[in-house]
Amino acid sequence: MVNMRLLWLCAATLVVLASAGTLKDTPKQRFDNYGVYKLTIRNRIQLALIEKIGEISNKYDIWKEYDEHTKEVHIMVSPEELKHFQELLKVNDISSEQMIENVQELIDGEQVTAAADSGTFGWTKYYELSEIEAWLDSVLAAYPTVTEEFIVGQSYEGRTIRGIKISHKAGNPGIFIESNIHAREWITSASATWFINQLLTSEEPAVRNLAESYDWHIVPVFNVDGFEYSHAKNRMWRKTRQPHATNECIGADANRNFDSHWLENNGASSNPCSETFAGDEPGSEPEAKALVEYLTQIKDQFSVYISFHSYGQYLLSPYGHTAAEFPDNYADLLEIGEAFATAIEDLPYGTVYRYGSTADVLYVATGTSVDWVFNELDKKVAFTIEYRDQGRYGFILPPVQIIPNCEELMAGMLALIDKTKELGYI
Ligand code: 0X9
Ligand code: ZN
Repeated sequence: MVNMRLLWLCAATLVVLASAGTLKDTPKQRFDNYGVYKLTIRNRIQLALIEKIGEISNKYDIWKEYDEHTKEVHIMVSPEELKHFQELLKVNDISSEQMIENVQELIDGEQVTAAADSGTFGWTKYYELSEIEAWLDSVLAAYPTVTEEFIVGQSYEGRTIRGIKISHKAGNPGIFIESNIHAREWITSASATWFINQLLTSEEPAVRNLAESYDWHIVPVFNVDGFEYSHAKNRMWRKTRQPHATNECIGADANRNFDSHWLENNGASSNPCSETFAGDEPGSEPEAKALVEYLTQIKDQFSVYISFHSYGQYLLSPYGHTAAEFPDNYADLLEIGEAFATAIEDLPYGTVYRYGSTADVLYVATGTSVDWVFNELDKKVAFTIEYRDQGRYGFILPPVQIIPNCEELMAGMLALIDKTKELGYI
């Protein structure tokens, strides 16, 4: 009897231990009455203040960093903090406009179509990692002669970072697509899976040509831990999930963790609580380290690199680390950018994309994957796509916009690859 009780106790302890630290033991973060504000910044002091509150407090979350051209910052504020926030704006003479009244309402709306879902994988709702992976498996099984799985490596929490290669013949120029390095940017993996599906199933001649004349290496969800966490616990999660040795804030911005001008020029933060924390050193995040190793290993197999992000509607090229200098082939990159943006604007949606270097058009960002590939692997056609929208919904782009966004991607990509070819890069 005593033994039985002891056994029970041990078993119960084991269960508790096993569940400690898993995704099941903390409630899902809610965003009731969290607002998102567009601030117009007119001087350095105002900017420093906003950047500071974005870093020190968990009551704020910067959705879009300061952009030199629009002078805007987008920031999410918790309802408890709102009064204080408004006083802060008033005292510092910062003008603001509310863009989103209640973030939770958008999050709830994002799920509505899930209930009405047909059950088969499509592009009218957002999926969790396990569903995307199951779909990937089904695609690999359905197209065994032209597809092949590849593995980038393992995440901090031990998940496998998977990719799919689509190749119709030997000797094709390669194009590498990395997507969802930022967890909350769900439209990026939805677009990546849609794009994979088009390459495999579309009968349109231009898309067939795109599919069959290039080797596609596509990672639909790169930041697997963060993505899983954004579904299970916190819709607004951006970073990786590796705890910090001395700070309670978790994760680093994987897109600041690469060894190219790492942590220079204020293009990233050394504060572990910042959304743009660069990590303790380049490659401190296992995901970024694995990508560096994998890309180095296959560097002769691709010539174009594209990273999918949201939001803002931009096609961004290097450099990210400075706006005072531009790459030698910047004129070509601008020409490609113009082709991309024009093709998208010509669609009936009339969506406007801006293009140019990250540091010039958006803001200084250092240690990004695109800049690392451009500078260190010498791939001279490397871009970041920032998808819809411009802040009406931000990261919580309604599912009805997935397909229109993807149609824009295809139009833009066809033009981008055409121009890249015309300019002799592929
Ligand atoms: O800040 C970022 O990492 C990207 N914007 S986001 O709002 N999705 O976080 C832009 C990075 C673009 N720059 C380069 N890749 N060089
Ligand atoms: Zn991003």
